[in-house]
Formats: sequence, structure tokens, C-alpha cells
Amino acid sequence: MTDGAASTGRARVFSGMQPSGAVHLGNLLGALTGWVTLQKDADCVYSIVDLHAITAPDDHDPALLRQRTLDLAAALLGVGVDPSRSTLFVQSHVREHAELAWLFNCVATFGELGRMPQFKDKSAGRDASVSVGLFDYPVLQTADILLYHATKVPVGEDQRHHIELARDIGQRFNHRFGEVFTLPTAILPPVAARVMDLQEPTRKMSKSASSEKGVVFVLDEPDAIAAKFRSAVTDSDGKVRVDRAAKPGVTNLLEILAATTSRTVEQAADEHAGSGYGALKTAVAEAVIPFLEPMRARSLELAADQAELERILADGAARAREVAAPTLERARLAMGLLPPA
Ligand code: AQP
Repeated sequence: MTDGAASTGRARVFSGMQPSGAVHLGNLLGALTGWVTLQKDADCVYSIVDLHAITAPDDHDPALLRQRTLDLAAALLGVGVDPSRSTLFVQSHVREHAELAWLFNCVATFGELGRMPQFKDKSAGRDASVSVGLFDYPVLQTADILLYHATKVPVGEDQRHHIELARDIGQRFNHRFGEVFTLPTAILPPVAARVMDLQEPTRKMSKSASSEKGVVFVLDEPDAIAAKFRSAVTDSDGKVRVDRAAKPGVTNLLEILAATTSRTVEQAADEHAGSGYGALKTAVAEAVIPFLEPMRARSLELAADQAELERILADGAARAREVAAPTLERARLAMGLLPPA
């Protein structure tokens, strides 16, 4: 991988995913579909962001984290990340991420981090007991992105504020210390940028949801997927139409249907305008099951070969470091840190 994407004439893409649980339909439709598509034309750098996953100390189990890191590698490859085209690595294997995050900690402000909606959400009701890492999460994310001069960051809606913050921090750094960083923009999918929990359709589908009933995982068996859609919460209005505020459950089903059948939400809604909710749920399950099946099979196959996963990740880390190390060096020099003799 070359330093700036400009030298290859291709856009540089960065995105990350936490090994905080199994990959679900929200991760897939919100971000991973974009990861896979962008590989065709861009220089893509994808990271399993384990340093982010340890910011939620409530369920920090070291053995589980190691297993989830390997499982996520298998899942990312299984959904279509291609290591011969893209750089796939584990964040903690490239130490530059943590060091650049420290430099950015001295540029970011307490006020702007405190305003991040995801922090407010995840720390609600327990401000004093959350880790400093959770508060600082968007600064580490800024380092992740800016280390690689990424111009595009494919993410779901929930990450939009973090990407804007990354731009602000990068811009402030450049203004104070000279042009070192490229400013990124978020790329959101045209549909299903925020997939909602099937049981609580006003909450986003999440790996850390309190119940798995509303979360469809890529590795779920077809019967489990059908059962989850059958019991999806809708409303008592009985009409299939798009209205995120008044009909979050039905709208969510339509968005999932649209995203998995390459249609717009309006097309999906029109086609099911005369259907009952039961028929809509069946149609969504029948679209999602074959959509996920090849990814599930490939992920399981890859998960069985740990040595190969480790080889791919080691190769990815070496390639990532080729870009990350000189970027960090430039930032250190720009800030006036004395180079070691
Ligand atoms: N429900 C969602 N709809 C659309 N996109 C989503 N993403 C997550 N949930 C949805 C996108 O998936 C990418 C990876 O996210 P992450 O692993 O860094 O953590 P997250 O955003 O916090 O995702 P989760 O699943 O909710 O994990 P936990 O429970 O650990 O916090 C991001 O691009 C995100 O936008």
C-alpha cells in the first residue's frame, strides 16, 4: 500500500468494526455492503477495532475478546472483504493508532466529546462509572481514519457524528501545526443506514442488545431468522407504508426488504401495499435467508482455519503499518516532539 491515495489515483477508504459480538444485519447493511462494493475502485483499509471493544468494561472477558476477534475476521472475509484487494488487520497490531490518539487527545476538547450522541447513549444513567476509554472513543476513531489519509468512510448512520468530529480534529491539527491530515467524509448506504431492532424498532439493532430476539445475525440458522421476523414488533394500524416516526417496525421491515432485494423502500412499500403484516414478514424472511446463506457458509468455513486467519491479519498489519508509521512520524514532528537520536 502506498502512503497517500493520491499517488495511486484511487480514493482511500477506511472503516472499522468492533469485535464486540457477532455481526448482524445492521452492521451488514449499514456498513459492510459498502465495504465490499468499494473494494472495486478504491484502496480500502479495514480494521477489526479491538481497542474500541475494550472501552465497554462490563463484558470485558479476555478469552472471549480473542475469540471474537478471530470470529470477526472470518465474518468479514465471509461477507466478501477480499484480502488480495483490501488491507484487513487488527487495530492493536498497529501501535500507531494508540499513539496518534494520544496526540489527538491534546487537540480534541472535553466539550465536543461530551456532546457525542453515542457516548450519551452508552453512558446514560452511569456517568461516573463509565471508562475514560468510552468517552475518548471518537478520538481513537479519528486516529484510525486519519492515519491512512482516508477520504471516504463507509459507516451506518450512528457513526455520522464521529466522522464529523474526525474532520474537526484533523482540521484543527492542520491549522495549528501544518497540513498533515486529509479530511474524511462519511459514506452512508442509500437504504438501511440505520437498521432497527426487530423487537424494539425505536432502538438500533446492536451487538450488545439485551435480547437476541430482535437481532438477526449473519450466522443465524434459516429457521431462527424466520422466527425472528415472524415475531417482529409492528403496530395496530394494519397498513403497509413507510413512516419512520409513526410506524418504525413496518418501515424497518420495508428497509430491510429493499436493501436485500436491490429495490428502493418506496418500491418495496408499493409492492406490499395491499399485504397484511404476516405476508410482509414472510417476504422479508424469504429475502434475507438466501441473502445471508452464502455469507454464513463462507464465514463458518473460514472460522475453522485459524492459522490462515492469523496469516491474513499479520499480512494486513504489515501493510497498514507502511502507511501508519510515516503519518504518525509527520504528526510527531509537526507537534514539535524531538525525534529520537
Ligand atoms: N443498526 C445498525 N444499522 C446500520 N448500521 C449499523 N452499524 C452498527 N449498527 C447498525 C454500523 O456497523 C459498523 C460497525 O459498528 P461497530 O462494531 O464499530 O459498533 P457499533 O456501531 O456500536 O455497532 P453495534 O453493533 O451496535 O455494536 P455494539 O453493540 O458493540 O455497540 C458501523 O459502521 C456502524 O455504523
